[in-house]
Amino acid sequence: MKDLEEALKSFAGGRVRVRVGDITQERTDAIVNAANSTLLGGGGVDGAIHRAGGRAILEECRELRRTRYPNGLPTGEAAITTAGNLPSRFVIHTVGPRWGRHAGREAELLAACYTNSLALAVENNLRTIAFPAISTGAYGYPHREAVIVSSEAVAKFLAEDNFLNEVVFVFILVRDAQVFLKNHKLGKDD
Ligand code: AR6
Repeated sequence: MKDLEEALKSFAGGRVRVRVGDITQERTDAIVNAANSTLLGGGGVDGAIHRAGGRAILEECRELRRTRYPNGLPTGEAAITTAGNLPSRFVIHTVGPRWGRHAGREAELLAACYTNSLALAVENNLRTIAFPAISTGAYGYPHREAVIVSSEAVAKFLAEDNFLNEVVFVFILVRDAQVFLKNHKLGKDD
């Protein structure tokens, strides 16, 4: 179990953790969904969240489309719903960039997903939040590059924020957690 022990290490003064598992099982105040701009579901994390969370999430997403986002949620932005039957309280939906489709702005847009999700959590008085590896599945973002961008964005946010208690990076595969542990830009706890 050395891999798992390794993956449970904490960083950034204990405010950032790494876990291996299914993000739908996280008990953080919010979990982040790697959604698409329709907000109406899909595969990967999105499919797992809607399956486990039930219809309440989809209905709130439809309402968001009717009201705030008639043309869909833009890449890099974030929107919040409750979490239906999930153990977390809220789902923050964000749309990652598709690798190679944003004329060199992929890193900026991926960083915006993390920063805007964290800001939305704080705005809603949420202190703990779990992220999947946004864009690294169907959207094709290379894992190592995504780790650098996501960890830098979280480190920068936390350096200026005193409200959030815990940010969890959740990986479904041990291999991906190892890539994170090797490449992240967070300060390590001693
Ligand atoms: N828990 C944690 N991580 C997971 C889980 C899970 N249950 N399932 C997959 N992953 P993806 P994207 C990992 O494709 O690349 C959807 O169809 C997975 O191994 O979920 O942002 C949406 O509707 C990968 O590393 O998200 C969009 O259309 C990472 O989560 C599109 O896919 C992200 O993979 C979004 O693509």
